[in-house]
Amino acid sequence: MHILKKPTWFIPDRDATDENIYRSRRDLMKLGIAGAATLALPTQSFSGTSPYKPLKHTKSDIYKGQDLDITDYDNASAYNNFYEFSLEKKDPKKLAHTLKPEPWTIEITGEVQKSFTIDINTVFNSFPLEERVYKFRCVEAWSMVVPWVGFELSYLLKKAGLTSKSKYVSFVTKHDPSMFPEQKGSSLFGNIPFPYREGLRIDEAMHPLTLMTVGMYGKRLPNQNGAPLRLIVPWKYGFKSLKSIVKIEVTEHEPISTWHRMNANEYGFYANVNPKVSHPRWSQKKERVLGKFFKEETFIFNGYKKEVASMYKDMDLKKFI
Ligand SMILES: Nc1nc2c(c(=O)[nH]1)N[C@H]1C(S)=C(S)[C@@H](COP(=O)(O)O)O[C@H]1N2
Ligand SMILES: [Mo]
Repeated sequence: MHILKKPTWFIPDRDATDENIYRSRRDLMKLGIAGAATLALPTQSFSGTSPYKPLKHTKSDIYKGQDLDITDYDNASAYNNFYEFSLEKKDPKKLAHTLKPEPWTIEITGEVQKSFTIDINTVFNSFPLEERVYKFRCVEAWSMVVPWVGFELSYLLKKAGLTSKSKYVSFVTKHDPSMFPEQKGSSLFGNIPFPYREGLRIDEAMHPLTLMTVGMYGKRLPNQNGAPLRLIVPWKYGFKSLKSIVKIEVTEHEPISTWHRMNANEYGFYANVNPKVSHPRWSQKKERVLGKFFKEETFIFNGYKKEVASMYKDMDLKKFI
């Protein structure tokens, strides 16, 4: 295999400071989210139009207590990290048409009472889909606020049944070089150990904020955002939120996490958003919300401290990064 001097997952520093992408060319929708928790989101009025099929969701559970401006659809679907396509954030939108989100099945297996495989259409039709607005923050100091449509991962895990050995959950992206060009392994990033894998501890996986999403802005996920099914863990850096998942494996031991394996001193297993712990190449104190010009302060656990801090109360967050 071709070994490059610069590690292949290398994120150029300019991506942490790229100003152009953040200049909004249109007025941002100002949705009064706080206090409107019971109103259905008027998805058709989001700025930018998703061409994807609408999803029937049974309830809109806009996350309470947040005062966040929703990111323009065109920004959220045009500035993506999806290394199976490219290292450049503007490329997945252009290249992701090779991903075929149907037919698609997801296998739930490992340390569970009963393994099973589920078809994506069963997921679309039989899980109680909700629309929830979560802030999503990348380790490279950019963020976006997206109305994700999905269901709690805990539904799937409970369906499989946990055992005393169910300590972690490992997620695997589909491996199919005909859909994902960078998986061919002959290219510049040929030494990322595809398929991409990520993991969570079981309490994190069972947490109600952890969503399996099938859509955003009321429609199915665009390919570049991880169709047909991806994880969203809003209090962690974006790389934990694996896209285009085909396998969910419950394990007894801490599973492999692709970024952690590629560079243990830059990315830890936990990857909780923490402004006090800088990335070796940039600060994590501030972030730039896509579509906005000024940087904003980053909050511990991405603002979800009240909900998640108790899971880490006995851990040194500077050690377990
Ligand atoms: N399969 C897969 N999942 C992935 C990635 C990837 O390269 N491949 N990138 C991760 C990273 S680094 C980020 S920041 C988010 C980006 O999600 P978005 O494009 O929807 O903003 O997806 C995560 N999930
Ligand atoms: Mo990321």
